[in-house]
Amino acid sequence: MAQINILGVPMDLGAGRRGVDMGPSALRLAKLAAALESIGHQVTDLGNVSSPVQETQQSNKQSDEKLHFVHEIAATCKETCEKLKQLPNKVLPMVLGGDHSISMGSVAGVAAKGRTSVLWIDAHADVNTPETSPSGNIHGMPLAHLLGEGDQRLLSIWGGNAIYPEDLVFIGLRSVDEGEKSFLKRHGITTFTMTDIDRQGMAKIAELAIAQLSKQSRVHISFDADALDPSVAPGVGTPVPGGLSYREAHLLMELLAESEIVTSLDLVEVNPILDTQNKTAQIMVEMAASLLGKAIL
Ligand SMILES: [Mn+2]
Repeated sequence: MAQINILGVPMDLGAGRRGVDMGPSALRLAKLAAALESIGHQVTDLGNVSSPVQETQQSNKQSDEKLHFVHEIAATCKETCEKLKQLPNKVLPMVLGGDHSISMGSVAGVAAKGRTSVLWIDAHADVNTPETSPSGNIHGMPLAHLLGEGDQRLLSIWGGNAIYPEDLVFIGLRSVDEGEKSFLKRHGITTFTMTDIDRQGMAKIAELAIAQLSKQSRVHISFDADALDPSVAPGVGTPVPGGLSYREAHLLMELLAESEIVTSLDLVEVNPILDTQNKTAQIMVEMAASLLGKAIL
């Protein structure tokens, strides 16, 4: 049984649409802590990292056309990173977004304690740089920065590489920009797209992913709710058809639980504004419980 610390990062400055700042509340209202306690974990909620309200920062949005709100996002990620660095090693941190740019803070924080593999469960690759990004929205750029490429104001949060290309695995990809395709090829990153899952089945894909991730003793899971099919998880900012089914996602979580390799977790991009009766947050809570050991029998 694990000691789990929950940290909310209610930030939507990295996204093109508003609403994911309410993600931490939605996940808490969906009884995240109770779900984890019911399977025997000890849960402490550390509350939220402070994040600026978008309406108070509008004049800063265009201060950098290629990186909207870069100063505010850097400050919020820095605070997230510092909070996680201070946690005792035996604690399993669970970070609630927020848009996916918050993972620069969470991944840098856990990786500061030792080399860490990362499983990025997402419809998108999030490896744009300020140069390749079509939108200037930083939630499409966290992984490029964590791998050491991009803007100095973000890279300086941790300095250099937070993670290494051979330690990164994607599952669920189905919408990848041209610049991102060449980034993934250039770095030789392991990608399991929806096509791979269709062809080989989730059990096989999970087995391959776990084999690669477990080369490091620390494994971080970054779960973007938009990896799930929009029919399962409608409350996401950037829905893409053809995503993970309810059972495919659960099977992945169950196999990760069985492997006992997971040491930290993000749940990001839940958007209650676009949701129906908090369905998406509830499903993300089920995913987290499954990942942390809730079994059918
Ligand atoms: Mn993402």
